[in-house]
Amino acid sequence: MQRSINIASTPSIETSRIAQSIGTALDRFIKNNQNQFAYASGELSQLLRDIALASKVVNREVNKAGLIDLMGAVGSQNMAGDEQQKLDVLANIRFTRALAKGGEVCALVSEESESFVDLNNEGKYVIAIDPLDGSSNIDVNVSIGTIFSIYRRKSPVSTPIREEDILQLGSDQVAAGYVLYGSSTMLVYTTGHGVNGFTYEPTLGEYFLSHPHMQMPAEGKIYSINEGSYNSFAEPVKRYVQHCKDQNYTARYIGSLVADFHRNMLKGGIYIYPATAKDKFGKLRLMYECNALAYIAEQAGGMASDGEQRILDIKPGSLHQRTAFYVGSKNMVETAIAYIK
Ligand code: FBP
Repeated sequence: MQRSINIASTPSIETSRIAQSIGTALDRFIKNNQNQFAYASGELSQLLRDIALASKVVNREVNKAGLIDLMGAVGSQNMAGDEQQKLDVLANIRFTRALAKGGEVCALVSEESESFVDLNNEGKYVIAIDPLDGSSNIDVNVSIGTIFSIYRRKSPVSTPIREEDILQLGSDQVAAGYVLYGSSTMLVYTTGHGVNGFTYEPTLGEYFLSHPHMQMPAEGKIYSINEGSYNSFAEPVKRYVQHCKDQNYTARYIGSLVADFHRNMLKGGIYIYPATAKDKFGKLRLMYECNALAYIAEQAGGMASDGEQRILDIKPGSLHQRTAFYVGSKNMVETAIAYIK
């Protein structure tokens, strides 16, 4: 005979590990915080849900890439001349499809698309996305990520998309975030009211709040820069790297921006991709790599600069514009800028 458990009468179970609360689901969190959004009418909430859904599909494919021939290059290059990996292209398809279906986004800027994609709908939002960041690490099972920035369109809905809708200042973002496909998969985002992190629970297929109100320590002991390019660094950058060594900081460089940023966000640290002799304007792209992480860093008490100015104040002149990037713990970025200037 099946014995029914009346929870009220067995408090020990309710407080025991087996009944441990699984936390706040992303959907619930978005709903509970929707009134924080300017123009809170549910569209931005739905847009965030669409991104979360697409990231679950990409996560599934990343996890089994080696089993379903998703490793390696597709044999074509994106407009930056980077060899496109199969997962780059697949992630771009998954996010573009989910956002097109959702109908909240009228235009999409992607690392994998030369020009912006007009989604021909009544959407009020514009998104800039790096569908899969850290391409050099895809085939070697090292953490990779997705980075996204969300803006409101400036021109009236259902009129042709204009340059002003696309080339917006980072400070005009209404939301930004990243997904980290690492030892666990996390979605971290801000809507301008602090930063929250959610961990994916694959058996339930849902993200749960695991890192509320994330704060980046003002100081850290980790520096992340590709010292393999040391010889092409400008002298001031070399002096700052020497400063980090003199301070006995630890060097950590995964080579996946999202993973390096996330670690520094939790532990304190600085990530630098400077302008070099090879990449005069740096390597990273302002619109779909740097703006989102700069917004999150600032919302978590950190800082982001190109060495001269605040990343969020840089007026983009083109979709795939590059910038030098100094991001992380406030005191460390300030010190780096003092060396650079
Ligand atoms: P993509 O892989 O999306 O092009 O991103 C650029 C990136 O891979 C960052 O994730 C990473 O921090 C950096 O480039 C690594 O560059 P490098 O190999 O020159 O150090």
